[in-house]
Amino acid sequence: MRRTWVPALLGVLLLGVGITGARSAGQERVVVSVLAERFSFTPSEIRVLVGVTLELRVRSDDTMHGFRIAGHGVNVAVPKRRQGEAVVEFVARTAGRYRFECSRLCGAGHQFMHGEIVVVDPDAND
Ligand SMILES: [Cu+2]
Repeated sequence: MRRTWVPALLGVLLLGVGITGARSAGQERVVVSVLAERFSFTPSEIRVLVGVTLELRVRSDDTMHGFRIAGHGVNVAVPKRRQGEAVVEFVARTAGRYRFECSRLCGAGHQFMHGEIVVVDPDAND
């Protein structure tokens, strides 16, 4: 078992807490830890309710990566392992799916390194 599963699990736990905490009000802040490594983000799907301000704390388990949310003015460098984290804020104004991806060429599988923020409107019919 590689040691990377512990932070991955933490991320999932934080995500669960975030969803629960977001139900009550509009200006809720949800903090999610994201682990970047060749060639994935964990968690790769982040669900929040509409109206939430999402704070992503992205850190790497290996080399430098990037974190970009195309079309939303977000593109930051993720420092290499143990060199800190990148903090990204994303306000979930509209329900939908927002792709994020690695923006720094990090090896042969770089193009597969992406995920989604899913913004859910609990009042929508569909
Ligand atoms: Cu990359």
